[in-house]
Amino acid sequence: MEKNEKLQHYDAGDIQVLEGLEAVRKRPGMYIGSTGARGLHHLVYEIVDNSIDEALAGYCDTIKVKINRDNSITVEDNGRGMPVDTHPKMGIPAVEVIHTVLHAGGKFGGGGYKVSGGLHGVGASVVNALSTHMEVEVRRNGKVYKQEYKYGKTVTPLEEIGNSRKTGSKSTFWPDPEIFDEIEYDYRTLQSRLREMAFLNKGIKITLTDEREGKKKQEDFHYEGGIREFVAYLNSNKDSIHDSIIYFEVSDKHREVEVALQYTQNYNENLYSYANNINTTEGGFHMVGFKTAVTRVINDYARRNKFLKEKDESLSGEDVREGMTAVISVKLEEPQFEGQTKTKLGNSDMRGFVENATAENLSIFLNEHPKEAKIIIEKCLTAARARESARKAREMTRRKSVLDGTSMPGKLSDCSEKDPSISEIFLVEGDSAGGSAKEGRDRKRQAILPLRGKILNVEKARLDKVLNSEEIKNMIKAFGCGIGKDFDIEKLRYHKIIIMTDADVDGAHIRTLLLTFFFRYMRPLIENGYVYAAQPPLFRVKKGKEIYYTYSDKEQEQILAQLADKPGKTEIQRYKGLGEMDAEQLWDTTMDFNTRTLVQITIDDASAADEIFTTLMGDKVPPRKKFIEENATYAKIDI
Ligand code: 0RA
Repeated sequence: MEKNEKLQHYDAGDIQVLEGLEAVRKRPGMYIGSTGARGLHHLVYEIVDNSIDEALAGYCDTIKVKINRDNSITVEDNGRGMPVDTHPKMGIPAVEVIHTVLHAGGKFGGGGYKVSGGLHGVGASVVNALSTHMEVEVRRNGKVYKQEYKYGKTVTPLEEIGNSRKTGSKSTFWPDPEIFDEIEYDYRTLQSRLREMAFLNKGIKITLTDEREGKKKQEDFHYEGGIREFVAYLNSNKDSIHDSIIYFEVSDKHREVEVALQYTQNYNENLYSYANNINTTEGGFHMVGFKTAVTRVINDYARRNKFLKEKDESLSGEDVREGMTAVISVKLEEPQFEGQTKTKLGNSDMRGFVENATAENLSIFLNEHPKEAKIIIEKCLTAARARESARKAREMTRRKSVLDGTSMPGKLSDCSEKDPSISEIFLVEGDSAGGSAKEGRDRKRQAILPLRGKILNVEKARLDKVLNSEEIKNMIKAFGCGIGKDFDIEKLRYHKIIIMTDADVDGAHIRTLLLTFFFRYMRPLIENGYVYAAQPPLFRVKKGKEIYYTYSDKEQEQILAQLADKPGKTEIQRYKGLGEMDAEQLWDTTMDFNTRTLVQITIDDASAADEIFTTLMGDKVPPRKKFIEENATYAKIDI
């Protein structure tokens, strides 16, 4: 892509004006998605995106991100420095236009073009509008310029504050507490996105520094191998079946595609696609092109080299992707993002483009690496055989109407309500707690499914074995929406699936096993926000006639302190498990619609979730041990 050339003659004149910034403060959600933690972190990505664009244009190689002591953020790059000359139409410096006018961005001016995703250069003004205060420093033309804003409005004219032989841009912003629920940056969230950015844009150095008291930390993300190193990273806790990572990159004047892939011994596929650095979780035409090419090329190769006989059936898409970890990253001029979460690439030309690039390069790889090709094809053949036996097992069970949703499992105490949107199912650890839950529940809207002990670890089993597990069959039947590629969210019988396990390590383990199963085989349940964890109390405190339930050690301390001055004896019961509560207590503390707390399970970052599940549930012991040590609050893992 010849971006350098295009951008050289690109300056203040190309910036157009579209809308006022009051709109952003009025409806922040429209611009940054939410005003919760996600929106707060999004502000950082918007500013970083602008520096990434400058890097992709070829003018910058280092981006520094700092979380300051007061939770303000500073982003600094060594690019050309934002333009400071007067905007011909607006009569103010271009840097001021960038910060105070919505839709001031190259994308809308014609001429130049950007490949970063996000808001296409409108970012800085949106961030400014949602900040109590913002400062920008530009090094350019041998000088240092500075400007300040409040709530998106200019408070000081652009000033020359010194000289510098360097060039670059530095912005600091203080998110507005009136807009955001809470202003506390999470290091790991920024770390994960910045690391991903560094993988996706090879060669760019990104540093993340935490300056906050007691949290001081600094990390560099810099990958000359780009997405090749991304795949190596994703597979670091998995056993690969061939050493080299397959990689290629193809570009023409208007677009580029980069692919890296490697097979592992795992059973699930692990594909990540990106368009202009945005994780296209809903897929799209680039993904379709990639998958089509892989299936075709592997089948051709297998047949030509007599791994498959003429009469044999071909390998399915699932067979050729079993155990595959791949990153597909495309960059294009006018990306169209579609789908429910605007993460599906809608540019149809990308299908053929990615398909051709993949077919050609994957064939070359297989032909040039016969040893690795053999290992890969044999893995695909094993997958095909296993899938065939799974199909038979499924057919058997289906004939017995196990999976078709018409018969309900014997252990299920169903609710009478038929409308899924107001029905819930509790997955309860153990038969005794299941009994109390069954007795205490609201029969109309709450179904109970007791689970006996540990459920199968699906991370270590293929579909046929998964389908033979009693507890899993019961869940599939009760939910009514099938599994894997047959999964149909429309058929789901409950819009709240509530995991109710003991508040101990075993309970946390069972919860993780269930989440692993949902993540691998019923992911839309999590994506649609239908999965929750119940929060049973840890203690019951009784003083006189008053009874309190507490849900954390901190809360327990507070209640005890509160009760200290009151007369009478304090009785404390620590609940070791749900089984210790009777039906009424379980209802009062954990199941009552009006007073309970449910924690919704969300996945922000599928690659982080995959890492957690492979680490916790996979075969390699040292990484698991390390993970558990580093995350001592085992019960609190969010995916
Ligand atoms: C020259 C021209 C334009 C942008 C930049 C430099 C530039 C912008 C940013 C934002 C962060 N760091 C930067 N470094 C350089 C064109 C105007 C535009 O594309 O918006």
